[in-house]
Amino acid sequence: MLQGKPNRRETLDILLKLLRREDAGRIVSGALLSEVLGISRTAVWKRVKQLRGRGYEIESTPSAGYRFISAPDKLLPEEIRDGLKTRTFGRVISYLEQTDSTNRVAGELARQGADHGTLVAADAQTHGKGRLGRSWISPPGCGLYLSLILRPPIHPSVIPLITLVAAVSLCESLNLQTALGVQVKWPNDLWIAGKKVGGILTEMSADMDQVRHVILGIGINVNLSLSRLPSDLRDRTTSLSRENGRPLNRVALLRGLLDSLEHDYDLFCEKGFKPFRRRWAGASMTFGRSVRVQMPQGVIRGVAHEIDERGGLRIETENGRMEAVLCGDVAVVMDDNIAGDEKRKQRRP
Ligand code: BT5
Repeated sequence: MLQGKPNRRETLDILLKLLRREDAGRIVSGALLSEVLGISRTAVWKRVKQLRGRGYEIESTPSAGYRFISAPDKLLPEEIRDGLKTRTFGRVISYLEQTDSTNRVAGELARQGADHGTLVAADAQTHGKGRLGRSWISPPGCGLYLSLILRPPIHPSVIPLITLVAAVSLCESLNLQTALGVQVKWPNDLWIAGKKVGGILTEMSADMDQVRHVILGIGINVNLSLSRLPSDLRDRTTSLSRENGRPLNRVALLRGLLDSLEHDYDLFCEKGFKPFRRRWAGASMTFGRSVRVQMPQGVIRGVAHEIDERGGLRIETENGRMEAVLCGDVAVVMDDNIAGDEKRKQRRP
């Protein structure tokens, strides 16, 4: 028997744990479940039906008990929590089958007082947001569309650095988990082999001196097939499964990402951006390469060098001057030989 009566959510979590804990294929008796959970056998049966309704495959054998077969490929809170190591990130989860934008929902929850670390996850978005009014295409069943509510004890002026911290943290965690050679592109992109696989959108609510909350929005193409994207995006986009050659488990991936993000967020709050500058150098796809940066006030061309302590991208321009760009979209410029080869290829019949 458990100490104290668990609530509905806890009962489901414990039931799942008990069913899964046994060696694969073992049957757990209804009597044992009823005793451990402190509920009747009919109530156990009702909870099992509830789990099946959420997509779990659980076999029942009259008079013997229940056998766990498989979990659904969904970002269900009880799946995410099972084995999650974080202290605050993802400890409260709001899961939506479909929504317009997890960032919008998280903003709403934050205004209502949701805790630091609350995670909003969706299986699909109808109006996923990118930066500057752009959109994030978010088909169902194949991506990670997440927003974390943060309440950082830092000045509003340094909040943009959270995007850079998250980018390098996600990149390193993805590489640890998949070895796919993910790279970061300043300021908010994740790329593999020259194609975009994920992006970050950080939004803030603050007054002059104090941050009320930050929404860290993350979109990653996990098991996305390119045919689900508009045709103009297909040749510059990829997904983890496409690079990996087989599908990946989204929930396991997410647990690893939350772990890494929490660790690096804490490090950032304690030590600032300094520890991340070297890590950016190791993960960046643009350092040492010729780039073209589209900024609100115009275009700048040069060689990208490093990230400065404010998070700006330092560029050595064609006339040898060093400039730090604080906001813009970076494109790697092909060097003349490659560009020439490409042109010649295109001219061939
Ligand atoms: C981003 O913006 O890359 C930030 C994307 C953040 C999306 C997440 S999903 C969860 C959370 N809730 C939200 O509503 N948003 C966040 P940006 O750098 O502006 O890039 C946007 C551009 O990426 C678009 O204009 C397209 O060109 C391209 N794009 C759109 N969908 C894509 C996809 N699924 N994969 C790769 N590229 C995509």
